[in-house]
Amino acid sequence: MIIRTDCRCCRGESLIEVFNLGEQPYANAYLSAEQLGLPEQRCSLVLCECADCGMIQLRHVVDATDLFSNYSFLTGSSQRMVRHFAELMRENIARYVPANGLVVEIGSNDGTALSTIPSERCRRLGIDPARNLSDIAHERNVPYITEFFTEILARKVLQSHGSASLIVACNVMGHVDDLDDLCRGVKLLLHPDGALVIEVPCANWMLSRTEFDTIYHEHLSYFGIRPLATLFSRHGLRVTQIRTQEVHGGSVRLTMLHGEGHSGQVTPWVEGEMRQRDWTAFGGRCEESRERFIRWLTKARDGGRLVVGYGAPAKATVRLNYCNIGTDLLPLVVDSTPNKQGKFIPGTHQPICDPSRIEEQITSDVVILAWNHEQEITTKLAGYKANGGRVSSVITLPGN
Ligand code: DWN
Repeated sequence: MIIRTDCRCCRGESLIEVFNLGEQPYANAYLSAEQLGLPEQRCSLVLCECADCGMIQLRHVVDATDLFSNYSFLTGSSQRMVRHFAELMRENIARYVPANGLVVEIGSNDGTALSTIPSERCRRLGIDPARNLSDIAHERNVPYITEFFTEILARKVLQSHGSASLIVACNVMGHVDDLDDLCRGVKLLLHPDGALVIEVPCANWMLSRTEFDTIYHEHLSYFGIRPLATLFSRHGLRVTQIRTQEVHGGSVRLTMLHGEGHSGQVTPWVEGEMRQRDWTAFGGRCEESRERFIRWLTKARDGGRLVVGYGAPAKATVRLNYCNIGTDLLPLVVDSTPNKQGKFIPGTHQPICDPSRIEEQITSDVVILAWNHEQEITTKLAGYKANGGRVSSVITLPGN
Protein backbone atom coordinates (compact mmCIF):
# COMPACT_ATOMS: atom_id res chain seq x y z
CA MET A 1 0.00 0.00 0.00
CA ILE A 2 1.29 3.51 -0.80
CA ILE A 3 0.18 7.01 0.17
CA ARG A 4 -0.59 9.21 -2.86
CA THR A 5 0.15 12.90 -2.29
CA ASP A 6 -0.29 14.25 -5.82
CA CYS A 7 -3.38 14.47 -8.04
CA ARG A 8 -3.25 11.67 -10.62
CA CYS A 9 -5.04 13.85 -13.18
CA CYS A 10 -3.42 17.32 -12.99
CA ARG A 11 -0.37 16.37 -10.91
CA GLY A 12 -1.20 19.12 -8.40
CA GLU A 13 0.04 18.79 -4.82
CA SER A 14 -3.01 20.41 -3.16
CA LEU A 15 -4.97 17.36 -1.98
CA ILE A 16 -7.39 18.13 0.87
CA GLU A 17 -9.07 15.42 3.01
CA VAL A 18 -12.86 15.69 2.58
CA PHE A 19 -14.31 12.41 3.92
CA ASN A 20 -13.04 9.55 6.08
CA LEU A 21 -14.64 6.10 6.36
CA GLY A 22 -12.00 4.81 8.79
CA GLU A 23 -10.36 1.40 8.57
CA GLN A 24 -12.37 -0.74 6.17
CA PRO A 25 -11.96 -4.31 4.84
CA TYR A 26 -11.53 -4.77 1.09
CA ALA A 27 -15.06 -4.62 -0.33
CA ASN A 28 -14.76 -7.64 -2.62
CA ALA A 29 -12.67 -9.79 -0.23
CA TYR A 30 -15.50 -12.20 0.62
CA LEU A 31 -14.51 -14.69 3.32
CA SER A 32 -14.64 -18.45 3.35
CA ALA A 33 -15.89 -20.17 6.53
CA GLU A 34 -12.28 -21.04 7.38
CA GLN A 35 -11.28 -17.38 7.21
CA LEU A 36 -13.97 -16.14 9.62
CA GLY A 37 -11.84 -16.54 12.69
CA LEU A 38 -8.68 -15.06 11.14
CA PRO A 39 -7.53 -11.41 11.13
CA GLU A 40 -8.89 -9.50 8.10
CA GLN A 41 -6.96 -7.11 5.89
CA ARG A 42 -8.13 -3.55 6.56
CA CYS A 43 -6.92 -0.25 5.23
CA SER A 44 -7.80 3.41 5.76
CA LEU A 45 -10.45 4.76 3.42
CA VAL A 46 -9.77 8.50 3.18
CA LEU A 47 -11.14 10.65 0.35
CA CYS A 48 -9.21 13.73 -0.81
CA GLU A 49 -10.12 16.48 -3.27
CA CYS A 50 -7.62 18.26 -5.50
CA ALA A 51 -7.93 22.02 -4.92
CA ASP A 52 -6.63 22.63 -8.45
CA CYS A 53 -8.77 20.45 -10.75
CA GLY A 54 -11.41 18.98 -8.46
CA MET A 55 -10.20 15.40 -8.83
CA ILE A 56 -11.42 13.19 -5.95
CA GLN A 57 -9.16 10.31 -5.00
CA LEU A 58 -8.22 7.97 -2.17
CA ARG A 59 -5.15 8.82 -0.12
CA HIS A 60 -4.18 5.14 0.28
CA VAL A 61 -3.45 3.04 -2.82
CA VAL A 62 -3.76 -0.69 -2.18
CA ASP A 63 -1.68 -2.99 -4.40
CA ALA A 64 -3.82 -3.72 -7.50
CA THR A 65 -2.63 -7.34 -7.56
CA ASP A 66 -4.24 -7.87 -4.14
CA LEU A 67 -7.56 -6.51 -5.40
CA PHE A 68 -7.92 -7.67 -9.01
CA SER A 69 -6.01 -10.90 -9.65
CA ASN A 70 -8.91 -13.01 -8.42
CA TYR A 71 -12.12 -11.02 -8.82
CA SER A 72 -15.58 -11.78 -7.40
CA PHE A 73 -17.73 -9.34 -9.37
CA LEU A 74 -19.20 -10.55 -12.68
CA THR A 75 -20.46 -7.98 -15.19
CA GLY A 76 -22.91 -10.61 -16.44
CA SER A 77 -24.68 -10.80 -13.05
CA SER A 78 -27.15 -8.17 -14.25
CA GLN A 79 -29.21 -8.64 -17.44
CA ARG A 80 -29.80 -4.91 -17.52
CA MET A 81 -26.06 -4.28 -17.63
CA VAL A 82 -25.67 -6.91 -20.38
CA ARG A 83 -28.19 -4.93 -22.46
CA HIS A 84 -26.49 -1.68 -21.51
CA PHE A 85 -23.08 -2.78 -22.73
CA ALA A 86 -24.53 -4.48 -25.81
CA GLU A 87 -25.98 -1.11 -26.83
CA LEU A 88 -22.70 0.67 -26.14
CA MET A 89 -20.81 -1.79 -28.34
CA ARG A 90 -23.41 -1.80 -31.12
CA GLU A 91 -23.55 1.99 -31.35
CA ASN A 92 -19.79 2.57 -31.30
CA ILE A 93 -18.87 -0.33 -33.58
CA ALA A 94 -21.32 0.99 -36.16
CA ARG A 95 -19.66 4.38 -35.93
CA TYR A 96 -15.94 3.61 -35.64
CA VAL A 97 -15.15 -0.03 -36.54
CA PRO A 98 -14.72 -1.18 -40.18
CA ALA A 99 -15.11 -4.83 -41.23
CA ASN A 100 -12.42 -6.89 -39.50
CA GLY A 101 -11.48 -3.89 -37.35
CA LEU A 102 -10.22 -4.49 -33.81
CA VAL A 103 -12.22 -3.75 -30.64
CA VAL A 104 -10.22 -3.83 -27.40
CA GLU A 105 -11.89 -3.76 -23.97
CA ILE A 106 -9.76 -2.73 -21.01
CA GLY A 107 -11.08 -4.37 -17.84
CA SER A 108 -13.21 -6.83 -19.78
CA ASN A 109 -14.15 -8.79 -16.61
CA ASP A 110 -16.05 -11.97 -17.67
CA GLY A 111 -16.20 -10.98 -21.33
CA THR A 112 -19.86 -9.94 -21.12
CA ALA A 113 -19.60 -6.79 -23.25
CA LEU A 114 -17.37 -8.29 -25.96
CA SER A 115 -19.52 -11.43 -26.14
CA THR A 116 -22.45 -9.27 -27.32
CA ILE A 117 -20.52 -8.49 -30.55
CA PRO A 118 -21.06 -11.03 -33.36
CA SER A 119 -17.62 -12.64 -33.88
CA GLU A 120 -17.94 -12.29 -37.66
CA ARG A 121 -18.50 -8.50 -37.39
CA CYS A 122 -15.00 -7.57 -36.18
CA ARG A 123 -12.03 -8.79 -34.16
CA ARG A 124 -12.37 -8.63 -30.35
CA LEU A 125 -9.79 -8.63 -27.54
CA GLY A 126 -10.43 -8.51 -23.78
CA ILE A 127 -7.74 -7.40 -21.35
CA ASP A 128 -8.22 -8.08 -17.63
CA PRO A 129 -5.88 -9.28 -14.86
CA ALA A 130 -8.43 -11.55 -13.12
CA ARG A 131 -7.31 -15.12 -13.71
CA ASN A 132 -10.61 -16.55 -12.45
CA LEU A 133 -12.58 -14.55 -15.07
CA SER A 134 -10.54 -15.53 -18.10
CA ASP A 135 -12.08 -19.04 -18.04
CA ILE A 136 -15.58 -17.53 -18.37
CA ALA A 137 -14.45 -15.30 -21.23
CA HIS A 138 -12.89 -18.27 -23.03
CA GLU A 139 -16.16 -20.22 -22.64
CA ARG A 140 -17.74 -17.30 -24.48
CA ASN A 141 -15.10 -17.51 -27.23
CA VAL A 142 -13.85 -14.05 -26.36
CA PRO A 143 -10.08 -13.71 -27.02
CA TYR A 144 -8.44 -12.64 -23.80
CA ILE A 145 -5.15 -11.43 -22.32
CA THR A 146 -4.94 -11.99 -18.56
CA GLU A 147 -2.86 -8.94 -17.65
CA PHE A 148 -3.23 -5.35 -16.50
CA PHE A 149 -3.45 -2.91 -19.42
CA THR A 150 -0.20 -0.93 -19.60
CA GLU A 151 1.75 0.99 -22.23
CA ILE A 152 4.07 -2.01 -22.56
CA LEU A 153 1.15 -4.39 -23.18
CA ALA A 154 -0.37 -1.91 -25.65
CA ARG A 155 2.85 -2.04 -27.67
CA LYS A 156 2.70 -5.86 -27.72
CA VAL A 157 -0.97 -5.81 -28.83
CA LEU A 158 -0.15 -3.28 -31.56
CA GLN A 159 2.53 -5.64 -32.89
CA SER A 160 0.37 -8.77 -32.69
CA HIS A 161 -3.10 -7.43 -33.60
CA GLY A 162 -2.55 -4.01 -35.21
CA SER A 163 -4.23 -0.80 -34.06
CA ALA A 164 -7.66 -0.74 -32.42
CA SER A 165 -10.57 1.09 -34.06
CA LEU A 166 -12.43 1.12 -30.74
CA ILE A 167 -11.08 0.92 -27.20
CA VAL A 168 -13.68 0.55 -24.42
CA ALA A 169 -13.04 0.98 -20.69
CA CYS A 170 -16.18 0.94 -18.52
CA ASN A 171 -15.88 1.27 -14.74
CA VAL A 172 -12.13 0.81 -15.10
CA MET A 173 -10.46 4.25 -15.01
CA GLY A 174 -11.40 4.59 -11.35
CA HIS A 175 -9.45 1.43 -10.51
CA VAL A 176 -6.16 2.51 -12.09
CA ASP A 177 -3.44 4.33 -10.17
CA ASP A 178 -1.15 5.24 -13.09
CA LEU A 179 -3.62 6.87 -15.48
CA ASP A 180 -0.79 8.38 -17.52
CA ASP A 181 0.54 4.91 -18.33
CA LEU A 182 -2.98 3.81 -19.35
CA CYS A 183 -3.44 6.89 -21.54
CA ARG A 184 -0.03 6.43 -23.21
CA GLY A 185 -1.06 2.85 -24.01
CA VAL A 186 -4.39 3.99 -25.48
CA LYS A 187 -2.71 6.74 -27.51
CA LEU A 188 -0.30 4.18 -28.94
CA LEU A 189 -2.86 1.45 -29.69
CA LEU A 190 -5.77 3.58 -30.96
CA HIS A 191 -6.11 3.78 -34.74
CA PRO A 192 -5.84 7.37 -36.09
CA ASP A 193 -9.58 7.28 -36.90
CA GLY A 194 -10.46 5.27 -33.78
CA ALA A 195 -12.29 6.16 -30.57
CA LEU A 196 -11.82 5.59 -26.87
CA VAL A 197 -15.14 5.20 -25.04
CA ILE A 198 -15.19 5.14 -21.24
CA GLU A 199 -17.89 5.04 -18.60
CA VAL A 200 -17.28 6.20 -15.04
CA PRO A 201 -19.57 6.99 -12.10
CA CYS A 202 -20.05 10.76 -11.81
CA ALA A 203 -18.48 12.21 -8.65
CA ASN A 204 -21.03 15.00 -8.21
CA TRP A 205 -23.90 12.53 -8.29
CA MET A 206 -22.11 10.35 -5.74
CA LEU A 207 -22.19 13.36 -3.42
CA SER A 208 -25.67 14.68 -4.22
CA ARG A 209 -27.18 11.16 -4.01
CA THR A 210 -25.15 10.25 -0.87
CA GLU A 211 -23.71 7.16 -2.51
CA PHE A 212 -21.01 6.73 0.18
CA ASP A 213 -21.12 2.94 -0.29
CA THR A 214 -19.43 3.34 -3.68
CA ILE A 215 -16.29 4.53 -1.88
CA TYR A 216 -13.93 1.57 -1.45
CA HIS A 217 -10.31 0.61 -2.02
CA GLU A 218 -10.83 -0.54 -5.64
CA HIS A 219 -12.13 2.91 -6.50
CA LEU A 220 -9.00 5.02 -6.35
CA SER A 221 -10.62 7.91 -8.28
CA TYR A 222 -14.06 9.56 -8.36
CA PHE A 223 -14.19 11.55 -11.53
CA GLY A 224 -15.50 14.95 -12.44
CA ILE A 225 -15.33 16.03 -16.08
CA ARG A 226 -12.67 18.66 -15.51
CA PRO A 227 -9.97 16.28 -14.21
CA LEU A 228 -10.75 13.76 -16.97
CA ALA A 229 -10.54 16.44 -19.67
CA THR A 230 -7.25 17.62 -18.12
CA LEU A 231 -5.84 14.09 -18.18
CA PHE A 232 -6.90 13.21 -21.72
CA SER A 233 -5.81 16.56 -23.10
CA ARG A 234 -2.33 15.90 -21.69
CA HIS A 235 -2.19 12.81 -23.87
CA GLY A 236 -3.55 14.20 -27.14
CA LEU A 237 -6.98 12.65 -26.63
CA ARG A 238 -9.86 15.08 -27.26
CA VAL A 239 -13.15 14.70 -25.36
CA THR A 240 -15.74 14.94 -28.14
CA GLN A 241 -18.91 13.65 -26.45
CA ILE A 242 -20.30 13.41 -22.92
CA ARG A 243 -23.54 11.57 -22.15
CA THR A 244 -25.17 10.71 -18.85
CA GLN A 245 -26.09 7.11 -18.04
CA GLU A 246 -28.39 5.95 -15.23
CA VAL A 247 -26.23 2.98 -14.24
CA HIS A 248 -24.10 2.37 -11.14
CA GLY A 249 -25.64 5.30 -9.30
CA GLY A 250 -25.29 7.76 -12.18
CA SER A 251 -22.44 7.60 -14.68
CA VAL A 252 -21.06 9.54 -17.59
CA ARG A 253 -19.98 8.07 -20.94
CA LEU A 254 -17.16 9.96 -22.65
CA THR A 255 -15.89 9.56 -26.20
CA MET A 256 -12.33 10.60 -27.03
CA LEU A 257 -10.65 10.90 -30.43
CA HIS A 258 -7.05 11.75 -31.30
CA GLY A 259 -6.70 15.53 -31.13
CA GLU A 260 -5.91 18.53 -28.98
CA GLY A 261 -8.06 20.33 -26.40
CA HIS A 262 -11.72 19.31 -25.97
CA SER A 263 -15.12 20.02 -27.52
CA GLY A 264 -17.55 22.70 -26.34
CA GLN A 265 -19.54 19.91 -24.66
CA VAL A 266 -17.04 19.91 -21.79
CA THR A 267 -17.46 23.56 -20.79
CA PRO A 268 -20.92 23.43 -19.19
CA TRP A 269 -19.82 20.37 -17.21
CA VAL A 270 -16.70 22.06 -15.89
CA GLU A 271 -18.23 25.36 -14.85
CA GLY A 272 -19.27 25.11 -11.19
CA GLU A 273 -18.31 21.42 -10.91
CA MET A 274 -16.42 21.99 -7.66
CA ARG A 275 -18.76 24.67 -6.30
CA GLN A 276 -21.66 22.16 -6.32
CA ARG A 277 -19.89 20.05 -3.68
CA ASP A 278 -20.79 20.42 -0.01
CA TRP A 279 -18.75 17.81 1.86
CA THR A 280 -20.12 18.80 5.28
CA ALA A 281 -23.69 18.24 4.10
CA PHE A 282 -22.59 14.98 2.46
CA GLY A 283 -21.09 13.75 5.75
CA GLY A 284 -24.29 14.68 7.59
CA ARG A 285 -26.45 12.75 5.11
CA CYS A 286 -24.20 9.71 5.43
CA GLU A 287 -24.67 9.72 9.21
CA GLU A 288 -28.44 10.15 8.80
CA SER A 289 -28.49 7.21 6.40
CA ARG A 290 -26.53 5.10 8.88
CA GLU A 291 -28.84 5.93 11.79
CA ARG A 292 -31.95 5.31 9.68
CA PHE A 293 -30.72 1.86 8.56
CA ILE A 294 -29.77 0.83 12.13
CA ARG A 295 -33.12 2.09 13.47
CA TRP A 296 -35.06 0.25 10.77
CA LEU A 297 -33.27 -3.05 11.34
CA THR A 298 -33.46 -2.75 15.12
CA LYS A 299 -37.22 -2.20 15.03
CA ALA A 300 -37.65 -5.18 12.68
CA ARG A 301 -35.57 -7.44 14.91
CA ASP A 302 -37.28 -6.29 18.11
CA GLY A 303 -40.61 -6.88 16.35
CA GLY A 304 -39.61 -10.49 15.71
CA ARG A 305 -39.21 -10.00 11.95
CA LEU A 306 -36.49 -11.61 9.81
CA VAL A 307 -34.86 -9.21 7.34
CA VAL A 308 -32.74 -10.56 4.46
CA GLY A 309 -30.35 -8.38 2.46
CA TYR A 310 -30.54 -8.80 -1.33
CA GLY A 311 -27.27 -8.51 -3.20
CA ALA A 312 -23.72 -8.80 -1.88
CA PRO A 313 -22.20 -6.03 -4.00
CA ALA A 314 -19.00 -4.30 -2.98
CA LYS A 315 -21.21 -1.44 -1.83
CA ALA A 316 -22.95 -3.74 0.69
CA THR A 317 -19.60 -4.43 2.35
CA VAL A 318 -18.95 -0.71 2.69
CA ARG A 319 -22.44 0.13 3.97
CA LEU A 320 -22.63 -2.71 6.50
CA ASN A 321 -19.17 -1.93 7.87
CA TYR A 322 -19.73 1.85 7.92
CA CYS A 323 -22.98 1.21 9.83
CA ASN A 324 -21.36 -1.55 11.91
CA ILE A 325 -24.32 -3.82 11.21
CA GLY A 326 -23.58 -7.41 12.23
CA THR A 327 -25.55 -10.62 11.97
CA ASP A 328 -27.59 -9.69 15.05
CA LEU A 329 -29.38 -7.01 12.99
CA LEU A 330 -29.00 -8.50 9.50
CA PRO A 331 -28.59 -12.30 9.78
CA LEU A 332 -27.91 -13.05 6.10
CA VAL A 333 -27.75 -11.73 2.55
CA VAL A 334 -28.55 -13.47 -0.75
CA ASP A 335 -26.82 -13.07 -4.11
CA SER A 336 -27.14 -14.78 -7.49
CA THR A 337 -23.37 -14.83 -8.11
CA PRO A 338 -22.25 -18.46 -7.66
CA ASN A 339 -18.71 -17.61 -6.54
CA LYS A 340 -20.07 -15.36 -3.75
CA GLN A 341 -22.51 -17.95 -2.38
CA GLY A 342 -21.23 -19.85 0.63
CA LYS A 343 -18.91 -16.98 1.52
CA PHE A 344 -19.28 -14.18 4.06
CA ILE A 345 -19.39 -10.37 3.91
CA PRO A 346 -15.97 -8.94 4.82
CA GLY A 347 -15.92 -7.36 8.28
CA THR A 348 -19.54 -8.02 9.31
CA HIS A 349 -19.65 -11.71 8.33
CA GLN A 350 -23.21 -12.12 7.04
CA PRO A 351 -23.42 -15.45 5.18
CA ILE A 352 -24.10 -15.04 1.44
CA CYS A 353 -26.75 -17.50 0.26
CA ASP A 354 -28.64 -18.38 -2.91
CA PRO A 355 -31.73 -16.13 -3.41
CA SER A 356 -33.94 -19.22 -3.02
CA ARG A 357 -33.21 -18.90 0.71
CA ILE A 358 -35.79 -16.08 0.88
CA GLU A 359 -38.64 -18.52 0.29
CA GLU A 360 -37.06 -21.13 2.57
CA GLN A 361 -36.87 -18.73 5.53
CA ILE A 362 -39.93 -17.02 7.03
CA THR A 363 -38.62 -13.75 5.63
CA SER A 364 -40.73 -10.75 6.55
CA ASP A 365 -38.66 -8.13 4.73
CA VAL A 366 -36.11 -8.04 1.93
CA VAL A 367 -33.88 -4.97 1.87
CA ILE A 368 -32.09 -4.48 -1.46
CA LEU A 369 -28.43 -3.63 -0.86
CA ALA A 370 -27.61 -3.61 -4.59
CA TRP A 371 -29.83 -0.55 -4.92
CA ASN A 372 -28.62 0.25 -8.44
CA HIS A 373 -30.40 -2.95 -9.55
CA GLU A 374 -33.63 -2.36 -7.62
CA GLN A 375 -35.95 -2.80 -10.61
CA GLU A 376 -34.31 -6.01 -11.86
CA ILE A 377 -34.24 -7.51 -8.36
CA THR A 378 -37.79 -6.45 -7.46
CA THR A 379 -39.05 -8.16 -10.63
CA LYS A 380 -37.47 -11.42 -9.44
CA LEU A 381 -39.30 -11.05 -6.11
CA ALA A 382 -42.79 -10.79 -7.64
CA GLY A 383 -43.81 -14.15 -6.17
CA TYR A 384 -42.43 -13.28 -2.75
CA LYS A 385 -44.34 -9.97 -2.81
CA ALA A 386 -47.51 -11.68 -4.03
CA ASN A 387 -47.31 -13.82 -0.88
CA GLY A 388 -47.15 -10.75 1.32
CA GLY A 389 -43.38 -10.31 1.45
CA ARG A 390 -42.13 -6.73 1.69
CA VAL A 391 -39.27 -5.39 -0.47
CA SER A 392 -37.43 -2.13 0.21
CA SER A 393 -34.31 -0.49 -1.13
CA VAL A 394 -31.70 0.42 1.46
CA ILE A 395 -31.54 3.96 0.08
CA THR A 396 -35.30 4.57 0.42
CA LEU A 397 -36.20 2.73 3.62
CA PRO A 398 -39.86 3.10 4.61
CA GLY A 399 -41.02 3.72 8.15
CA ASN A 400 -41.16 0.38 9.98
O1 DWN B 1 -16.88 -0.57 -10.16
C1 DWN B 1 -17.37 -1.69 -9.96
C2 DWN B 1 -18.80 -1.98 -10.29
C3 DWN B 1 -18.99 -1.67 -11.76
O2 DWN B 1 -19.12 -3.32 -10.07
C4 DWN B 1 -16.55 -2.76 -9.40
N1 DWN B 1 -15.46 -2.14 -8.62
C5 DWN B 1 -17.27 -3.73 -8.53
C6 DWN B 1 -18.72 -3.83 -8.82
O3 DWN B 1 -19.42 -3.07 -7.84
P1 DWN B 1 -20.67 -3.76 -7.11
O4 DWN B 1 -20.26 -5.11 -6.57
O5 DWN B 1 -21.24 -2.77 -6.17
O6 DWN B 1 -21.58 -4.01 -8.40
P2 DWN B 1 -23.12 -4.29 -8.53
O7 DWN B 1 -23.41 -4.46 -9.98
O8 DWN B 1 -23.92 -3.30 -7.80
O9 DWN B 1 -23.29 -5.73 -7.83
C7 DWN B 1 -24.58 -6.27 -7.82
C8 DWN B 1 -24.57 -7.52 -6.95
O10 DWN B 1 -25.92 -7.97 -6.83
C9 DWN B 1 -23.79 -8.65 -7.60
O11 DWN B 1 -23.10 -9.40 -6.60
C10 DWN B 1 -24.86 -9.51 -8.23
C11 DWN B 1 -26.06 -9.30 -7.34
N2 DWN B 1 -27.33 -9.42 -8.06
C12 DWN B 1 -28.21 -10.41 -7.68
O12 DWN B 1 -27.93 -11.18 -6.75
N3 DWN B 1 -29.38 -10.53 -8.35
C13 DWN B 1 -27.60 -8.53 -9.05
C14 DWN B 1 -28.80 -8.63 -9.74
C15 DWN B 1 -29.14 -7.70 -10.86
C16 DWN B 1 -29.72 -9.68 -9.38
O13 DWN B 1 -30.80 -9.82 -9.98
